[in-house]
Amino acid sequence: MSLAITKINPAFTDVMPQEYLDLVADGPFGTNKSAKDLGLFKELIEDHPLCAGCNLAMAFRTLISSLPAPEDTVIVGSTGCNSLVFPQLAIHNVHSLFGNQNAVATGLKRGLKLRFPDKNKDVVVMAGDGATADIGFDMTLHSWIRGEKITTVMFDNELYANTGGQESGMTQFGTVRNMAPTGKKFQKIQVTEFAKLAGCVYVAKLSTANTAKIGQCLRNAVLVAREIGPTSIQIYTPCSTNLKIKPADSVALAKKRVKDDYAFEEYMTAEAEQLLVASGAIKPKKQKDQADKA
Ligand SMILES: Cc1ncc(C[n+]2csc(CCOP(=O)(O)OP(=O)(O)O)c2C)c(N)n1
Ligand code: SF4
Repeated sequence: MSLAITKINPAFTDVMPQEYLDLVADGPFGTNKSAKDLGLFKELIEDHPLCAGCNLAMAFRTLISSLPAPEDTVIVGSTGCNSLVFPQLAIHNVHSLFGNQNAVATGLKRGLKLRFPDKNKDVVVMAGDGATADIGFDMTLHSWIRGEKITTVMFDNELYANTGGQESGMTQFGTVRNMAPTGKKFQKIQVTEFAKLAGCVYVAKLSTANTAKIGQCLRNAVLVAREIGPTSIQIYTPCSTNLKIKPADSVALAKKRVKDDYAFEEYMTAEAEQLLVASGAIKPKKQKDQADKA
């Protein structure tokens, strides 16, 4: 959790893998790089074992490259397809027991605050919809209700991908899945509404088709969590394998859902907005409306 740990002892330079040397020479640590700079720096994740066309992988790449301070960030994951990425990630991360991710993140954040009272240490949860909105929903909600200063990112592929396609609370009403043959019997859980009610001060909902916005939302969420309180992002990440669609069609699906029922939504409290405007992360609302019209 310090830039110093990325430095190589000169005596070992000749035996370090090229990947590591590249990371030290051209990585994003301490540089304020973001998703818009992709291709111009050595990324913190390059190889991963996820399926071709997995939208989770696409979201992951943008999110990781948009962390405001990767050298001072810990990612907390949970069991699921996304957790397969973690061994490939050149950043501090914790794999928590399925569903416990927001409880683990809470302890971690509090411990880091005690250990480093004068530094910003960002804790970001990244987990699937089964982990976030079903089995871990009590941990998720209670961390929000307690006002923990962490960011929760939910990869919403609307099913349990890693175990073969069971329905989750986030599956749409009536939908049939590989291991849910009779169709979903209740509505998709409105997690963003729960997040607002439970005290999240910044809440965003978007699809992988909103590529440019994913990185911006993550930066907003992390900056606000640092100073004010819990923040939450829900990203639609269709799973080509369980939907049995071609990899390229999963991107088309992510775009279609933006039009149908997964339009970009962003909510923030007045305090969160003030902080983001003051830090230059967003424009003041009036100015933004004019820029959107132009
Ligand atoms: C305590 C515990 N319960 C259940 C499981 C089995 N399990 C592993 S992955 C998974 C589903 C994950 O679904 P989700 O969180 O939606 O992530 P995805 O795989 O879709 O990315 C389940 C139920 C487990 N590993 N540990
Ligand atoms: S099963 Fe689905 S969510 Fe899991 S890696 Fe493959 S495409 Fe991604």
